[in-house]
Amino acid sequence: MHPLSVYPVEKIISTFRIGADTFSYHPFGSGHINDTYLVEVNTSPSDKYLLQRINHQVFKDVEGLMQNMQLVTSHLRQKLSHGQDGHFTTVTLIPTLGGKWHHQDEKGNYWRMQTFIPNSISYDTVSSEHQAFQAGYAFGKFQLLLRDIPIENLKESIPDFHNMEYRFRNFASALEKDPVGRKASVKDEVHFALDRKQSMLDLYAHVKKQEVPLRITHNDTKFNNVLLDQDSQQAICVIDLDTVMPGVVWYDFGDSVRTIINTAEEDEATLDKIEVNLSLFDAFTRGYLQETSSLLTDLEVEQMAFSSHYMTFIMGLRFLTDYLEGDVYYKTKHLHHNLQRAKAQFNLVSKMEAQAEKMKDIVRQTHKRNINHLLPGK
Ligand code: ADP
Ligand code: GN1
Ligand code: MG
Repeated sequence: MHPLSVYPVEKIISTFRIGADTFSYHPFGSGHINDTYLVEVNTSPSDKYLLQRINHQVFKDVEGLMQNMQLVTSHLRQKLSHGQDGHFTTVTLIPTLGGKWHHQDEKGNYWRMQTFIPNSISYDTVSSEHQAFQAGYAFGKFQLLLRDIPIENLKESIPDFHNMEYRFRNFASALEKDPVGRKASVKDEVHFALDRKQSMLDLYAHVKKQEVPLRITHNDTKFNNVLLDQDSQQAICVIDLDTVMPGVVWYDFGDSVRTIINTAEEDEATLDKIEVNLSLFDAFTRGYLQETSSLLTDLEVEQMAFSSHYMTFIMGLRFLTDYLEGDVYYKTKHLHHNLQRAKAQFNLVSKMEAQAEKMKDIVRQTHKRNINHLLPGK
């Protein structure tokens, strides 16, 4: 847990060029890593900003991360100003008075400021096919718009982020050390993880052997990282750009599906509420592939549905590892929160396994329709 009150927030806000002396602020959002504050200018209520402390225990190269963010947002802004994407927009970073993209306070904490997108809203869970389609559209469009940035221009803000071999190594080490004596209480979850180890490593092997292209991916494509317009509920922006870096499309598609086809919370304690809603999967897939089908290789499409299992599984494994390590990485709200999250994610994996063929079929059919549509003469 990060005690929010320990920071001199007012002083930190004043170091950014927001052009106002009087403002109010309060903690905002439900992220597990950074601390976010909504800043409202007292003299102009529609003037809002978002201040964030970047967790530098997690993001070791904050300068690199901010360079990525600046590169990606300026590229998006330039492309969107020439395109026909109408309502779609990007976040805008606010520099410090000294002209930097972040401020480092006396205690060594890193801060950044961005404009708050007006009339926008984000949700932790999906409540309609329309929302699922919009999220697919947003992450697909994001992929499409970034396709022409050379990947070597981006830093790896967290090395090995979705590398399954690395995640299993950390898991094995936590099990072996068992620093807080929790191993004996998670036998079922450990079995669940080990039973699936090989199939998960098999997918990662395609990445390792470079059989799928490295692209610029978002890598944290939860539903709440898409802003929707409050009135039309259309997707208007992809946010939370800390983890934008070289990756494969499976990471983005799979992590989105994890939060979008399940109408229960990520940490749902009543496992019966967790579900694979195939209509939401179909809607999300249509939105995502509408934007990306023209880019994708056969292997990317073939394993797209399984990437949902992979990303849901890797989150479960990371929550379980953090539980074994004594809750050192994610913010938690209660003693067994990480275990509850791991159980919910693993339960979702089992439910995906029961629907695997149908999910594959939806991806195959949707892609086929898009490709036929793209063929000359159609
Ligand atoms: P975290 O890493 O903690 O998830 P986010 O960057 O996703 O941080 O921000 C937390 C929440 O703040 C988001 O879920 C969203 O509701 C809101 N938010 C973030 N950026 C913006 C923005 N530019 N405009 C409006 N709301 C935003
Ligand atoms: C973290 O900060 P937040 O909540 O957007 C995590 C993601 C996980 C997610 C699970 C840097 O994201 O990888 O998918 O929690 N981010 C990092 O909800 O580890
Ligand atoms: Mg977020």
